[in-house]
Amino acid sequence: MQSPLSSIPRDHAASRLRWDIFCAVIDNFGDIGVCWRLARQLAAEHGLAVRLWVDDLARFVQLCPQADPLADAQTVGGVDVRRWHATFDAGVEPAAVVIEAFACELPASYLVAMAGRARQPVWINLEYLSAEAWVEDCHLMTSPHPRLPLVKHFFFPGFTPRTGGLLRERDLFARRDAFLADRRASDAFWRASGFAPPPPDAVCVSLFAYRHGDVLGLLPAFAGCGRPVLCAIPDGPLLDEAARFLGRDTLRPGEEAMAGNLRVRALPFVAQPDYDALLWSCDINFVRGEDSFVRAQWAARPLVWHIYPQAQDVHLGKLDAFMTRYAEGLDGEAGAAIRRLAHAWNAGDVLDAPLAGVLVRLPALQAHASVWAARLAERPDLATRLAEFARDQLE
Ligand code: TRH
Repeated sequence: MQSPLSSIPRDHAASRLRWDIFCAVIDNFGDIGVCWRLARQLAAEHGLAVRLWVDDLARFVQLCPQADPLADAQTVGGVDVRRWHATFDAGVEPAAVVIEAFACELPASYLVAMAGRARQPVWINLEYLSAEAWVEDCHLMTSPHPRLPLVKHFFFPGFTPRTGGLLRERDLFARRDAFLADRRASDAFWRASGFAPPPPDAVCVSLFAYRHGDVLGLLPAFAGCGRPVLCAIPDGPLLDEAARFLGRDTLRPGEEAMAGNLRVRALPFVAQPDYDALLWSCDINFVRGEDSFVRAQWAARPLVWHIYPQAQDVHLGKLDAFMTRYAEGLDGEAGAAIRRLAHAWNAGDVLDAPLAGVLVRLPALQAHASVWAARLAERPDLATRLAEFARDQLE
């Protein structure tokens, strides 16, 4: 298929249009998770020369183990990855398109260099994902720099046509469906994680949540739900809570333990591309933040979102906005059940009844998860929209 950039004048295409993405890691993995995924896709699918500036290479390496945490410059996954030093090199030539991820504030010298370019770079602030309605009105709003002849464009990911869309690789569904069509693929995933394939009658659940997640409420709810449950927990702070629940000192990746009809498995934290296999291998996925949240939707499996907590419980409004969109077309009882569990999980409420309500409606929730993913995928993905927007700005 012809790249959307084919209409850009020859010299640009020949020298592969250069994009810079700046990522400052606030906490957790989402900032770099989103930027790394976007960078790879812009390079692989849109033929762009992408340079990713990240200030915390150690965090990046957890998502990309083949990278070198000590290298100031390295090419990984077709992307030119640079360490973003506190003292930024003023000699860096700005790219034609500049993404400031999550309002991370570009280096002052780089801004001056952008203003000094013969042709002003396209400056884009990539915002956090939200399902709230106001996003549509803010998408593509601009803000002139107070002193320099530069204009910043606000680009909002989102769930509707009037937003910037969601990150989704071109071949994602084909890879997912091939994985789901072949039982050996998920068996191989479990074996690679150090385990035998799950018992066929077990409800498999993946649990990726913030440390304040009420694991000591959730695991007993699984253990008491009357069905065999396998709960897979990637390496992280939740493993300590799980060990406490299991009456153990520790629970390390590769280890598993039983509590009644609940089997808890500790998984290694895997490279970002491999995380999808966990989501595809489970019946329900507890996810968090932004990137895992979107991946769980593409996995076309029921999900429970542990939203990034904000002051004054602002995040609960964001949760509701998503649950309202997600419940469109879902049978009322099933919609109420998944919303109730999501709220109880985010509010730290008792989970037994909300969980039971979801488990009995799993078939309806599973069917809806496929419809939801297909509906979202009818719209162009975020990387394509960004590439098209930049092309239009540059023409
Ligand atoms: O880590 P997060 O909580 O990131 C958060 C959110 O993005 C939040 O919006 C933002 O405000 C905050 O950071 C600063 O959750 P998220 O977004 O799901 O990112 C996790 C990343 O980790 C995602 O790219 C998937 C990846 N991952 C792996 O690569 N391997 C693994 O084994 C697991 C469990 C996750």
